[in-house]
Amino acid sequence: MLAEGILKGEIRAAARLMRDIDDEVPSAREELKKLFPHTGRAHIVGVTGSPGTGKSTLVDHLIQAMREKGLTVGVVAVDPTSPFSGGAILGDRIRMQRHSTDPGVFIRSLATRGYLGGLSRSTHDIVDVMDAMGKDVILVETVGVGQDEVEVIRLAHTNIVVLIPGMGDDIQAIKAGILEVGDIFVVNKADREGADKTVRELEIMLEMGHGSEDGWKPPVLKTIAVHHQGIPELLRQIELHRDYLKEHIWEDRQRRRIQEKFLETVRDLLFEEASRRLQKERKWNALMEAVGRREIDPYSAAEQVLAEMLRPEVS
Ligand SMILES: Nc1nc2c(ncn2[C@@H]2O[C@H](COP(=O)(O)OP(=O)(O)O)[C@@H](O)[C@H]2O)c(=O)[nH]1
Ligand SMILES: [Mg+2]
Repeated sequence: MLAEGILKGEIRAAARLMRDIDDEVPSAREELKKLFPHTGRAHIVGVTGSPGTGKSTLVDHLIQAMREKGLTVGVVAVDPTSPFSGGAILGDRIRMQRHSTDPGVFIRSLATRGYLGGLSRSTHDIVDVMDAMGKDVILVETVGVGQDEVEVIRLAHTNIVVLIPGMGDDIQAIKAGILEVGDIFVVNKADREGADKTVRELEIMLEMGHGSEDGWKPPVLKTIAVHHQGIPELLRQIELHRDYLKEHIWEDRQRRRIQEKFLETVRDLLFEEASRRLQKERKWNALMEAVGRREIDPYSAAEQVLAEMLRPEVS
């Protein structure tokens, strides 16, 4: 039911399905099945960087620039629930508020639930919903720190890595993984001292071979997001990168995304079934406890789960 509404452009149906995805309601998968044939069109753009670098402000101004070009935009703001970012989602809402009455823009904030893999899975699904809604571009804002966030980054076609001036030592500390996935680098807050130096340092690091492996040479841009400065050039580079991908590896990336989704879903379904089976037979908690007490090693315990699953089910 929800899928039909979403395909007709009903905002409330989309919001409802996203809530179901977040809450892991099983029927959400049925809706995603129906939406699947309508996905694969949107340009997915990741915006990654440490808290406070200005990602939400950049996203807000990118929305403006994209709307001026007639593009429709979806935004997923992923915010790991941590004591340090508790207020960030509210802040994001306020920062992007001016777009909330624009029917061409759909913004959704996501908090992590603290379980492994849950974040990347629900982000992926929510991006698919926006894709099926027909959004031309989907911006995914995320803090690039944990494994989960790196997974989120992998789902984008184009990744923007946001830094600020004076991060000298931090630049060295940036995980190589982030440098490798960056397609466009932005030194935001260029109104602050040291922006040119940071740009140069980044360019040197990128030349040393940390750049992406697909032949694209990642540009390093300066922006002052709060003043919309550098935003048109950023949008131009986003479009250049999309065109580059389309010419070279777009199909590859699309294929990889769907294959990863498939593998992830296989893992999910097997896990769901295993825990359901063993819980029903009251073996799940016992096994968890035994592993916790080191009475059994986790490998053998996992093999026991598999053995249980291969046995005919006791009804
Ligand atoms: N000076 C200056 N401040 C900025 C700039 N861009 C964003 N900010 C400010 O930096 C703070 C953090 O911005 P926010 O977009 O929430 O960062 P996020 O945590 O990366 O999403 C806010 O107070 C913004 O107003 C900029 O270009 N220059
Ligand atoms: Mg933010």
